[in-house]
Amino acid sequence: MDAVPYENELTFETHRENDTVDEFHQYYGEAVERVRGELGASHPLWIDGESVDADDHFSVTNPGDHDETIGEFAAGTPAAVDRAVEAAADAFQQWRTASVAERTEVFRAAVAELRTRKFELAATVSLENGKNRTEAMADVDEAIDFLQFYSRELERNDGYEFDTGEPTPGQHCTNVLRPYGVFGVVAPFNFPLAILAGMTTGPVIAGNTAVVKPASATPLIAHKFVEALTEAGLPDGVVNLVTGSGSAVGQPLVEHDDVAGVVFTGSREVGRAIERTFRELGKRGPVVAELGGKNPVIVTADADLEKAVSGVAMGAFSFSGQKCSATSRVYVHEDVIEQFTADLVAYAESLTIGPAEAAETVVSPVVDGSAVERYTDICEQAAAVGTVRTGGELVDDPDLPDGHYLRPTVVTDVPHEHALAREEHFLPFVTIHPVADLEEGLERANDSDYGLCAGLFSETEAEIETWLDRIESGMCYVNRAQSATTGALVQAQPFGGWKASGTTGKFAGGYWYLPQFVREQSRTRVTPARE
Ligand code: TAP
Repeated sequence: MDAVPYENELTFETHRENDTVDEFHQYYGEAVERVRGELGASHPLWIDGESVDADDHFSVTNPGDHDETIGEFAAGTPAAVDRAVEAAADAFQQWRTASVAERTEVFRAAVAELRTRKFELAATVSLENGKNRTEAMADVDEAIDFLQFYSRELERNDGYEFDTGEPTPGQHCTNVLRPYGVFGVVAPFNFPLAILAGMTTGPVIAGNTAVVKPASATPLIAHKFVEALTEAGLPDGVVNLVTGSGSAVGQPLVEHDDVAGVVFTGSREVGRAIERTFRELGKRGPVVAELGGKNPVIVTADADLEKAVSGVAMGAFSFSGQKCSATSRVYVHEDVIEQFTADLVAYAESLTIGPAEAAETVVSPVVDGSAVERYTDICEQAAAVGTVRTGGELVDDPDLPDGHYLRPTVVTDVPHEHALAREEHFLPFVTIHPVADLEEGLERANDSDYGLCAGLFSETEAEIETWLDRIESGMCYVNRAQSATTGALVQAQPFGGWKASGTTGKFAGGYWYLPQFVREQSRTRVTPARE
C-alpha cells in the first residue's frame, strides 16, 4: 500500500514547537471564560434536524466544582429513541445514495467548523468532564483527525467500489461495500468528543445514518459536535442525538428493530451485554465494540529508569487514570524494583492536582461520585492486602473547589492474582510487582482477559523483539517516556484491543475501520443489456 501522508492536528505540540505556549494558555483561558458564560442552559434532544424537548431533564455539574452547573439536558425515553430511529431510517433512503464527494464535503466542512471552535470545544471538555488543558485539546484534535482520515480513506478507496473484471466473456463484475441502515452509537465519558466523533463519522461517512447516545456525564460536548455537523450541511435525520441514561436510551436503542448495527465504546460489562442482546434478538449487523483494559508494563533490569518512571506515571495518572489505555500494573525486575518504586512515588507526589481548566494542572478530578467511592474501596483493599506507597486518600485542600480530587496512588505487595491487579479500575491507581526476568513479566502481563495496551522499558534489542513477538496486546509501546501505554494518533497508531478489549480486531483510526460499517455486494451484469 502506498504511504499516505499524516495530517494530524497537533495543537499544543505546534504551540510548543513555535514557542507560543503562552498564547495557547491565553486562548484557552479566554475560551474557558466564554464557555462559562454560556453554562447552565437547557438542551433538548436533536431529532430530524429539530430540537425536541422531553418531560424530564437531568443536570450535569463540573466534576472539579460541584457548584458549577454545566447544563440541564433532556432525559430521553424509549419513545424518543423510536422517533430518532424513525428519522434516521427515513434519512437513510437519501443518504445512502450520496456520492463520495457529497459525504466527504460535509465532513470536511465540519472539520473547518471544529477547527474554528477548537479552544471553545476543549474548554467545554475541561469543564464538563474534567480533562486538563493539553489533554482536552488532544481530544478535540483527535476528533478532527478522525473526520479527516475517514474522509481521505473513503476517497482513497473510491467509496469501496471495485471493478472485479470479466471472468467470462460478457459477464461484467463489480464488488461494492454498501451501508446497512441505522447505527446506534453509544459513547463513553472519557473521550467525550474524539470517540463520539470517530464512532459517528465511521458509519455515517460510509453511508449509514445514526442515533447517537452520549455518556450521561458528557452531553454538552456531544451537542456541540452535532451542531458542527449541522452547520456543515449534514442533511436532517442523518445524525440524531438522544441524551439520557443507558437504561432509558442506550438499551432501547440497541434493541430497536430498525437499528441494524451498533458501535460502542465503554466498559466490558456493558459492551458484552449489548453484544449478547443484539444477537439474542437475531440481529446480524455489526457490533463494533471497544472495551476496557488492564494495561501492563514491564521494566527490565537494564531499562532506563528515568524513562520508565515518567512513562508509568503519565500512563497511570494522566486524566486520573480514566483511560481504557491507562497503565495499571507494572512488572519490574527485582534488581531495580526498589529504585523504580521510590522514584515513581516521588514523581507521583510532584504532580500538580487541580481543576482541569487551570493551566498548571496535571492530575484533574475524576468524573463522578461513584468513581470516588470505587477509589475509596480499592484503596482500603490495597492497604489490607498490600502496601500503599503514596496516595490512597482523597485530596483535602481548602484551596481547591468542592470536587472529585483524588491522589495518584502507587501500591506494592499485592499478589498478582488479586482482583486489584486484575480488574480495571479506571482510577489513578497502579500496582507494582517484582519479576525475576522478562519471561516471568510476559507470563504475568499476558495472564489477563484484556489485551488493549502494553508497554516495555528495556535497552536490549533482543528483549524488545521477544516482547513485541509475545505480548498479547493491540497497542504496544516500547521505551515511551511520554506515557507507557496511553496516547495514539489517528492513522499512525490505530487504536483497539485484542481478547476481551474489543469485538472486531479492527482498530479506530486505522485502514480497516470503515469497512466494518458496510456489507459486501457482488454484482454481475451480463452485457449488452436492452436499451
Ligand atoms: P460505560 O459505563 O460502559 O458506559 C458507556 C456508555 O454506555 C454510556 O453512554 C452509558 O450510558 C451506556 N450504557 C450504560 N448501560 C447501557 C445499557 N444497558 N445499554 C446501552 N448503553 C448503556 O463506560 P464509561 O464509564 O462511560 O467509560 C469507561 C469504560 O470505557 C472503561 O471500561 C474503559 O476502559 C472503556 N473505554 C474503552 C475504550 C477503548 S477504545 N477500548 C476507550 C474509552 C473507554 P450512561 O453514561 O448513561 O450510563
